[in-house]
Amino acid sequence: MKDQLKKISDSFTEKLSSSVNLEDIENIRVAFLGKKGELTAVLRGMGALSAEERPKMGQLVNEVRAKIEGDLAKKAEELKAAVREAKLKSETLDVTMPGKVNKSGRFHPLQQVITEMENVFIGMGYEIADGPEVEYDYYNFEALNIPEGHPARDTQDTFYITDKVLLRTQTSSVQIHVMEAKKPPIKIICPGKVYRSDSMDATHSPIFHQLEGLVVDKGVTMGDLKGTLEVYAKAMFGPETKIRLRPHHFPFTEPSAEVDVSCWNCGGEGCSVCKGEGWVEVLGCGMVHPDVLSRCGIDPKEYSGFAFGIGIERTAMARFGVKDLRQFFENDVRFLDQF
Ligand code: 2NM
Repeated sequence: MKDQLKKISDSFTEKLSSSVNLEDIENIRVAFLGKKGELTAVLRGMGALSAEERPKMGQLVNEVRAKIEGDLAKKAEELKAAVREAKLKSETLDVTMPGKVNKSGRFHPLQQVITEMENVFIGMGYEIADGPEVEYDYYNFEALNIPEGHPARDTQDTFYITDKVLLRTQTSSVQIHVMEAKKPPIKIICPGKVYRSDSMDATHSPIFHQLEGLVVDKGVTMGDLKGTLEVYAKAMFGPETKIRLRPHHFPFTEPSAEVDVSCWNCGGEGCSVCKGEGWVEVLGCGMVHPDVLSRCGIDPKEYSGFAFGIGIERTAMARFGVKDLRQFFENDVRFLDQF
């Protein structure tokens, strides 16, 4: 029986040394200490021993059992530690690794320019007015002193839906709606899309954006217009910016002017941005024609007004140094990401 115990002990030691996980350990425990285990079988066989031998063998069996239990616990502990170690290793966090940058969206450069312009005029007390892009010819042309037969009305220039309905070619149509609906004082800007039947090239697009302004009140003068445009120009192109008005013709204003700003790139010396002129044209403006006012139910003897129109794409091209307007409409993120 002693030999048997020795064999069991040796066999246990061998099996334990080749165990690699906790499942192996449990299987070994069952194989030796379980109900049908090898050591349990020895214990069962003890009934056959003499009264003398029994306590001795009992002690021996207990020693072997204690050793087996101790070794099992030790090995289990070792394996658990190894598992923990491997887990820690596989989960190490290298805090020096570069982080993953979340790409966030941004406003389109044209919208950035629109928002910037809006803020300049909101700062001067203007309200933002909206109106339809599909418009009656009356609001787009007739009300603005552009009668039938005027070249601007030609289908070469304008997208018609029907004889009387078209895609607005300027946001002035919104200002007519506002003047019809509201008594002065009126102080609004109208940013938005406008449409002209042009083919796409570096400086033309059948769809582009404008921001038009309108002020109507008692005693509004050309001086107010010039002061307003000066504030706008300094805010958009820098505090040193100067403006100059050149006489021009628009059907809806009298007098009318085109407005240049001193070149933001060279300060007026002459460079490639201003093509050596020192000045860059940025908008058109004028005093609202009395016929336009009276057609909207505003008495031109009582009220006067000024208006101006700014091209958004042109301004954005100037501000960002973009050479080709088409890039604003291609939605290539490599382009858009730069702004
Ligand atoms: C421009 C230039 C000059 C303009 C005129 C009006 C209205 F409705 F009051 F008659 N709105 N916008 C105007 C005047 C627009 O764009 C270059």
